[in-house]
Amino acid sequence: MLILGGTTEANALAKAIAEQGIAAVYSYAGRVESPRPQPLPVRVGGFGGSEGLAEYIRKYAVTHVVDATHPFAAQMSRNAIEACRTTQTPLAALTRAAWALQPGDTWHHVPDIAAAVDALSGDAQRVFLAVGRMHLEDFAAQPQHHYLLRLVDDPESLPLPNAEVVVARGPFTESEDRALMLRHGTQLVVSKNAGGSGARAKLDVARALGLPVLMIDRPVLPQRTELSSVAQVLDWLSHP
Ligand code: 3Y8
Ligand code: NAP
Repeated sequence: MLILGGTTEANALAKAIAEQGIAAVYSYAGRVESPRPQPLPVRVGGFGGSEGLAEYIRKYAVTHVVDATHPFAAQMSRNAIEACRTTQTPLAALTRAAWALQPGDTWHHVPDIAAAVDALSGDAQRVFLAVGRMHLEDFAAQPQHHYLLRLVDDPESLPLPNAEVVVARGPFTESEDRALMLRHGTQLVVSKNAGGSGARAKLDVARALGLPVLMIDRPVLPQRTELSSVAQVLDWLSHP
């Protein structure tokens, strides 16, 4: 079994799979310096596109692939669909529901990162840009804001002139996000609609403080089997 990992749900799945004694490998892209250790053998790095993943599946006689990557890891998910189609390998995605608006929330939805950048035109604000490192350059188009950046690893350089960096990996709690946002004087939160529990604290704090959120909707993915719990994955595995 191959688990495409990198999320809280993938970690819970890895634990259950290890306990069941199922032969499996946990795969990271290699985005951060020291990814969380797993109770399964780990491989790190890209496969080399969908062809590379198909070769991997054939080489290691993978019988099942679970795509437990983040909803914004769209390329990996598209490659998994393609590779499992060409190798006729059962594929299931372990997904988590998108966050939904709650009473008291002030969200401004944008479809993608580029639209989020456009939405930031206008006078300087104190912005909690909680979208990670990989798309920071895009936001250099809006240098006027005072950014709070939360990154997993300390960056060598930053494309933004007025930015304060907090190096931290989630899951995050409401009390620490509240302290962080009050200290920064956050006026606007920019967030991906990741879903799950690891990154939602900042939204709960924004609601409590009456702050607006610029919510980046998820990329649309091709059709695939989608499961929403570890139990469902174990059941799917036992019913070929
Ligand atoms: C490398 C593997 C766990 C799983 C931890 C989840 C929760 C905490 C919240 C904020 C938002 C963000 C970011 C975030 C969260 C979990 C989960 C999640 C968001 C690790 C991890 C890897 C990554 C990659 C990293 C990205 C970045 C995104 C930071 C491990 C810690 C912003 C996404 O510096 C970089 O290159 C970071 C890159 C992709 C998005 C980006 O565009 O920069 N995740 N995050 C995985 C790999 O190599 O394959 O080390 O544990 C995993 C987790 N990050 O329970 O321990 O499940 O979502 N990750 C977002 O959701 O917006 C932080 O700060 O409020
Ligand atoms: P992506 O843009 O969809 O993928 C880009 C390329 O990275 C893929 O084509 C693949 O390379 C490689 N890759 C991605 N995930 C991989 C994995 N689990 N194992 C092996 N290779 C992988 O992915 P991303 O958004 O950069 O996310 C990378 C990792 O961070 C994933 O594990 C994801 O779950 C985790 N993560 C991402 C986010 C986010 O906001 N994007 C948030 C939390 C965690 P090849 O084409 O060479 O195979």
